[in-house]
Amino acid sequence: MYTTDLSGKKAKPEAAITENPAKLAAFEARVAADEFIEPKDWMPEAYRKTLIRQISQHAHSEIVGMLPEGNWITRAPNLRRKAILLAKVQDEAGHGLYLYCAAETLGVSRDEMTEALLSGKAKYSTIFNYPTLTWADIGAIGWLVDGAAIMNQVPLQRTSYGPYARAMVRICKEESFHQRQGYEIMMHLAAGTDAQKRMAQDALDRWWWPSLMMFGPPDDKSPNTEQSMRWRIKRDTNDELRQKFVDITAPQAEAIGLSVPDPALKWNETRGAYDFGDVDWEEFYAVVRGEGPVAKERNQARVKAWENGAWVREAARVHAEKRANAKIAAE
Ligand code: FAQ
Repeated sequence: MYTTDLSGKKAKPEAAITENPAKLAAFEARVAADEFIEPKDWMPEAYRKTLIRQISQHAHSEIVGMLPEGNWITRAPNLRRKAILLAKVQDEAGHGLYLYCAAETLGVSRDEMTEALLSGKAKYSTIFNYPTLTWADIGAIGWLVDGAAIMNQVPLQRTSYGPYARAMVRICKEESFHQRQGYEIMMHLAAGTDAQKRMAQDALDRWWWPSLMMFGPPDDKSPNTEQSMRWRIKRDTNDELRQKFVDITAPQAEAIGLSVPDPALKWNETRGAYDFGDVDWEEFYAVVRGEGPVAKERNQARVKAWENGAWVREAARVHAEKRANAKIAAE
């Protein structure tokens, strides 16, 4: 079994990995021609490692991402909202599963990935280390967090690794429904009583900046972007996607009478884009280091779920063994 450092720390700088130059050139030509790379194709080790890192962290984000919204399933304001939220959270579980399967095609096992998540070695998106304090947070997550996720994932449908690109197609369709349901919650609250409108504004105030952080550090501080763009794993840089997100989301806030909590936000006619204020990168790095407001709670919830599921895994293993034995006996 191929193993990698799932903490995301590169075991060796890319330049130090020696690859067969002819194979590397042929691989790079295929990527440059926008061909998909498939599991059995030759690929440089650094490409494989980057993909395992990104896809497994993406999968962990989907799974941990179920927790903030799961917190509100029993408290959704009516049956319709509850059914929608339940379906959305189940969708996120599905996304995690497609992504774990895509990562497995690169030779890493599901157990290795799970171990890396539970031990805190592997990262997941910083956004899920913030608490969901009110019902409006569920609207803000759909609108902003799923909105940011789509912005980042639509280009990933054309990422160079086939299984990852294909997983993204269905994920994007579902995320786009998630984004609309979140915006619809915000629309209702913003058009409701003064207290509801205040609740919606408060959720926007708390989720806006962490949503901008989802795109990762600025390009000049992003160690992986250059290589990932060259190998067409990433199709846009972190800053490009962040800008697109602001350009699309700021008018949506205005349309429902909410204000983006950024005094520097201003349409720039010359650039044809919004100027916006500085993200607090100190906060971002602190959350990446595991110091997010509810990081410990998130980890404990995943560890507990893993422990509670032990009997299911054991039952599945025994069942598979029995079936295999019965098949042998029948032959
Ligand atoms: N949080 O050099 P870069 C969702 C790390 S899915 C934590 O720029 P890269 C669905 C990064 O890993 C949300 N860590 O890295 C949903 C790297 O560290 P490493 C997740 C972050 O990979 C909605 C270091 O910083 N989406 O929300 C973050 O080229 C609602 C340097 O960064 C994906 O994973 C962060 N925000 O670019 C579910 C999409 N940003 O690994 C439930 C796929 C950066 O070298 C409810 N991933 N880091 O130790 C990507 O597109 C990329 O991996 C980026 C980061 C853009 C996230």
